[in-house]
Amino acid sequence: MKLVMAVVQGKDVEGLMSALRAANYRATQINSSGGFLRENNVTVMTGVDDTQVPDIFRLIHDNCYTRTQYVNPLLPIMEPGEFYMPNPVEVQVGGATVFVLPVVRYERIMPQAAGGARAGAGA
Ligand code: 2BA
Repeated sequence: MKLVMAVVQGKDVEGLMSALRAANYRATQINSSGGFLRENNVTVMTGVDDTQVPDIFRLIHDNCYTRTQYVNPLLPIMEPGEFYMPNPVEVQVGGATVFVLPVVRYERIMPQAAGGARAGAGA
């Protein structure tokens, strides 16, 4: 089993999550932000059989898009009276950054409450 972790842009997450659901994959999304742009993105985690990893990559390819962003570089150290005109730098943000990790153990822990009722529930 593998854990596929994909950092995707917020604009693509609904399409990707819908496609994963439609193909019967379980997935979790975590709000995250990139260390460089400091903008919100989303990390999608999905645990799948090894044989399903290529299918996950296909769904990511089909639903995540490269976009151009402009970043203002950090201000240089200036002497008093100096003037600096910032020149935005173009950055290509990828459709997704994907990590595939081996899973040592996967378990869904689903104990049943005694008598079928939720423990602590009222009479
Ligand atoms: P950010 O760190 O905000 O990076 C956004 C985009 O800025 C990157 O797109 C890349 O084009 C550019 N960039 C990042 N660091 C740079 C640097 N030191 N110098 C110049 N340009 C730089 P992507 O490479 O497609 O990455 C998109 C997002 O995926 C990243 O957002 C980050 O959240 C995540 N990511 C990328 N590589 C990663 C890695 N090795 N480990 C963990 N997360 C990663």
